[in-house]
Amino acid sequence: MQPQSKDLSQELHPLVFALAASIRSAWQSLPDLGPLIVADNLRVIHGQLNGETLFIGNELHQCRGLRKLHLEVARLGNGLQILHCVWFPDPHYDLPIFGADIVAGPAGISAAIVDLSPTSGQLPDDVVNGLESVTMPSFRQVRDLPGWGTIFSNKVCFIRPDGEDEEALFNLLVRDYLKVLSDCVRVAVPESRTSVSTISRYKGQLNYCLQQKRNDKTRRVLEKAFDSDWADRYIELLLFDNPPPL
Ligand code: BLA
Repeated sequence: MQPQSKDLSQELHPLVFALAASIRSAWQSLPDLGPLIVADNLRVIHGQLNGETLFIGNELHQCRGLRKLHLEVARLGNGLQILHCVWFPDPHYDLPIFGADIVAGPAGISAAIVDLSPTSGQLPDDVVNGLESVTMPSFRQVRDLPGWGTIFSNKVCFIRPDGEDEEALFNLLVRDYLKVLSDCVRVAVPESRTSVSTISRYKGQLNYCLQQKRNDKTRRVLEKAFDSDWADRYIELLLFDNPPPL
């Protein structure tokens, strides 16, 4: 008999594993949490590249105030592991976009980013107030944002974690950001479809998706592992799909 392949979780980088657990735990507290239905062939994806097994696992939910909660954990060849997470608000609610991305290679984690990003120019007041009580650790290797990174807030944290202590601190920071957002989601009330602020948040979310799609590094990795048409479809339909019309 063939030896059983190891459980995916046992092979994950400890920070990827810990963050996925933090994110799953955070969404449990959200109001009216339910599954978001997506096509099966986009949810779990298996492939082979140079004899290596590729794997993408997607978890999708929705809740009152957030149109899409997406957590993706992927292994994409050459020892590359990715945790990608975006919580997209329903534009009727004055809520920011939560985004996090971790890229781990054989040499360790090269990129760890987390943000609560505004969709209407500035973060809502209750988010700003919540973030004021979060202490930003003084990470040793802060990275410069790419040109398309103008979508992020001034509270964005983009680092190359330097050691296990910083990995643990980054995980705690993500939990803090999720707590601030979740507290705001629980008390948020919708505004009308036609209000100027709803329309402005809708446009802001379109722009967020547009700018994220300018990240060539994401596309390149997916194209290499699968193919370019598949990568385009995956990015358009699953990673950064536009909000449905108001
Ligand atoms: C960078 N994203 C990267 C890199 C890779 C990916 C390979 C380069 C690593 C490095 O610079 O050290 C790949 N990321 C992926 C893939 C997926 C993914 C394949 O999520 C999904 C399947 N990216 C996001 C989100 C954010 C984000 C939600 O998807 C932020 C909230 C940010 N990723 C982000 C940024 C960089 C990056 C800012 C650095 C880009 C650069 O320096 O040019």
